[in-house]
Amino acid sequence: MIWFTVVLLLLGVVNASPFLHKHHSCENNQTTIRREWGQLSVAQRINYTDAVKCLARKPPRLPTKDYPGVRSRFDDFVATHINQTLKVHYSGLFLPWHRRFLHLWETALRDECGYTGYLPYWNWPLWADDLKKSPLFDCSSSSLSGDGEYNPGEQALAGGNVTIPRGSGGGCVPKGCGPFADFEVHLGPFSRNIVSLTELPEPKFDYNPRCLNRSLNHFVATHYTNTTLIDNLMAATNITQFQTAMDHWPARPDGVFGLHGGGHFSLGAAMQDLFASPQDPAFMLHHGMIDRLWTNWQAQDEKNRRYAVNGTTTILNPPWGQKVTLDTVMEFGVLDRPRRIREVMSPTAGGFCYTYT
Ligand SMILES: [Cu+2]
Repeated sequence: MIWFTVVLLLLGVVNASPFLHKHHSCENNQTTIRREWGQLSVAQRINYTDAVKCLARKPPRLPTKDYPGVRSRFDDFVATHINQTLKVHYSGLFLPWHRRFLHLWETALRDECGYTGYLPYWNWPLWADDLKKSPLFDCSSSSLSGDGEYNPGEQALAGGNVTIPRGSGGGCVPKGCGPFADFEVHLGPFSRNIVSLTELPEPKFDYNPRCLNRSLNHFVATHYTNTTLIDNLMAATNITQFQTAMDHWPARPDGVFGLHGGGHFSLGAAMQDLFASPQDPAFMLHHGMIDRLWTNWQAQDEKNRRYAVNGTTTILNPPWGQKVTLDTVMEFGVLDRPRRIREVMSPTAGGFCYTYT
């Protein structure tokens, strides 16, 4: 009888304790808010780009002996992405792996480089009509720099049955164009053709210093990152449909990008590099938008979507690929310990505590 009473008391304590309840929902932290770039003040935007440039000046954790192209903390993120590319794109790992990757990036900016805000995102359709005039790419001191210099050699892109017109730049981001005008990238470039689904292609981790290349592409931005496509994505009734609308392979037979590819191909060569694209400082904001849409979609149907996964652990989900489950382990190299997919399925659990505007 005494034990029975003790158990009842304990249950009562647990149920009545706001501390414990909060602990389970967001691990006792206050929910942080990730905002659109245009919603940040000028000072907050500069605080962000200053922190990014700070990471690019800090020494790497990866050994330069094995990773000659890794020259900074910033490059640790690029190389980790390169290492995982053949597992975490066009696969069942795409959404969960990049969610954790963004969190690690946000944490590094805050803990190592004095950033006081949270990960900003790039709401594509807000600016698609004129990327060059957007607060993201207008070359102002509070932007992520802007278009590259006009390069007459840039070609149109052939994708399936459509030809995608070339962008308006194609060269280096010029002097005077925002905080990344003199930014040097070190890794890649990788070919767009995937020759092996399992073996990392050349140039692997070679050191190849060069400028940040951009080519803003109005055609891609308006055709492949518009509200119609987002509405279609959000109307998906299961994770497979959602993945297809978000992330199908760039050159589908009808020539349509997924929204993920749309954002990448709106910005030019650096962002079109499947392996080394985190070298463009816009990468994390683009993926912030992807994570935001997944977050919102998951929240619309907790029961069926919160833990919904589909696909394999290999790029393009080949028939022999290993099916993902919530227990599938994802790797983050020097950035983090391995994580199970289950740990990252909610933005308010597993060490996450964020929401999007
Ligand atoms: Cu990626």
